[in-house]
Amino acid sequence: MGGTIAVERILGEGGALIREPLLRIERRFVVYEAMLRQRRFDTIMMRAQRQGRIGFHLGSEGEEAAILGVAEALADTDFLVPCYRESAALFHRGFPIESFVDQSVGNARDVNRGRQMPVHFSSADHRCLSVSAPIGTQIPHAVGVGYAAKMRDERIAVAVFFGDGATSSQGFHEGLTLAAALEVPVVFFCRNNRYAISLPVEEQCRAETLVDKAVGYGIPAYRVDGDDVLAVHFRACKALAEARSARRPIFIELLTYRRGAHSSSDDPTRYRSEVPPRDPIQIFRDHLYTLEAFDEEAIGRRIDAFDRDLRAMLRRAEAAPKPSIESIVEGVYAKPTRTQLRQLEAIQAAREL
Ligand SMILES: Cc1ncc(C[n+]2csc(CCOP(=O)(O)OP(=O)(O)O)c2C)c(N)n1
Repeated sequence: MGGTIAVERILGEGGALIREPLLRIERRFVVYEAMLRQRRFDTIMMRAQRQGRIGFHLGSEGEEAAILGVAEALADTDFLVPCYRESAALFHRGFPIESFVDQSVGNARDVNRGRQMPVHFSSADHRCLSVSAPIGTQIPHAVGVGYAAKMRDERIAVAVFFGDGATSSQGFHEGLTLAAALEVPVVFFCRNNRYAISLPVEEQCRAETLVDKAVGYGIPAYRVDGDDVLAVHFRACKALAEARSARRPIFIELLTYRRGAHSSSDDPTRYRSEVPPRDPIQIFRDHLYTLEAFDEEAIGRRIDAFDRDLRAMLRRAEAAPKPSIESIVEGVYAKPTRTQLRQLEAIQAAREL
């Protein structure tokens, strides 16, 4: 069934356009720079993890087109419900990278006060829900946000991200069932990066394609080349606009490839050896070369400056004070409970031993 749904593409051989994109030329340069910046960000943060400076990192190498193509299509009023690989989408909405670094280090400036694992970002100011690590659990959260928007008569859309593995989760079934029955304005972006950690998508289920699953729930579905940022942006714009106006769910499978390790805790050489497909950054660069206004050198200089800035952010984050012991009981309830206060006293006493 899903195999008959054609994979949408805009970028052809040598960067030629197969069809007219919706992304304006000036914005193509902005999105390309964001893709490069994210690649540099993940490289430096992964290295910082190897150096023992942060406990964990999880990047998006190879999936920058799938993530940023959607981020560029979002309106400020839309909600972003991430999986855990979409920090680039949050940065694209203006979230300061330094806050992410503070969270990864877990210092006193960290909005989570060192209580969460690195990479578990969120920002109410940017309408971005918290990363929800149990696989697929963010999907019903997104449907709830969409349902609330519908009840309030707000013309907004909700974009929820998840991987291929999440389509086998309970949250996926609950979320898609409810979204279809209640007709909520949620666009489901499935990053099919071919693996759920070490398990290839072919071994995860017997559906011919992942869009078959969406069709089964009665949700219109599209397949897009997730390494073609212009195609991702095009389909995301159309789907988000339809969700906002017609108030119904739409499913988009973004076909991509996880070029890096699943996370800093993973070694992919133990379970795969294939040659990766072409890098989405190179694919987009081929197209930008066809545009006269492309100033690759200026972009390169800004990326190098970003590299220096990020290293400085890491040093500042490490030098910042750690969260106080008292912060353990703060912000959990309006007032700390007696049990919390007893526990705090016990910790303070243990520190004085
Ligand atoms: C319920 C649950 N089971 C297992 C895990 C461990 N786990 C973390 S990521 C992951 C793979 C998810 O793969 P996928 O949904 O394809 O997303 P990707 O990491 O490829 O982006 C697993 C099994 C988890 N976080 N939650």
